[in-house]
Amino acid sequence: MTKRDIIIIPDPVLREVCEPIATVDNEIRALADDMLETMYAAPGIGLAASQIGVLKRIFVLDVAKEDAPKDPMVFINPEVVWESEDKSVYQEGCLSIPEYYEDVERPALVRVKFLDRDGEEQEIEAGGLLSTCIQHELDHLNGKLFIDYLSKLKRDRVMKKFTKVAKHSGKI
Ligand code: GNR
Ligand code: NI
Repeated sequence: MTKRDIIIIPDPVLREVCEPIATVDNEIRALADDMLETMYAAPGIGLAASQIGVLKRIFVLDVAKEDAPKDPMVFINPEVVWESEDKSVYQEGCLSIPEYYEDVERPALVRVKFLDRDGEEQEIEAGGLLSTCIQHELDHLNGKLFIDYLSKLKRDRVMKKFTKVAKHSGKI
């Protein structure tokens, strides 16, 4: 397993739409393991492939409580097949936008169809933090970030701050 570097805004890679995975093979399982290692090291509770510069439709999650055993989850080619009318608000953060947190409103419940690490089709209904995280990660696969749900003023302010940081560190 290898820990990879996490890409930070304003890197345009984060705005790319990821491609479906044709076959769940050992290479994809190795990618999932690298993503889990990277997520745990950060530490974070989710990570999408585009955050490490891989434009494939896969994300990993672990929303287990800190005192509970690890519960790594892998979602390949995920699709929301149903979402509730009911909304819920959660304060979100993102490893690609370090140390910035804001409330985001999303459907409270979602049903998601995906392939697991064995390539088996699964369907789950999620609520609470799991629902929020699944929607946050699925957005990444479509080039969308949680700051896109905020006012233009807030989003521009965040983008400007991170653009300045990237310039200072020679990344732009
Ligand atoms: O670690 C993370 N925490 C988090 C908190 C609230 C809502 C979503 C998240 S996902 C984030 C990791 C990340 O950036 N995944 O893309
Ligand atoms: Ni994120």
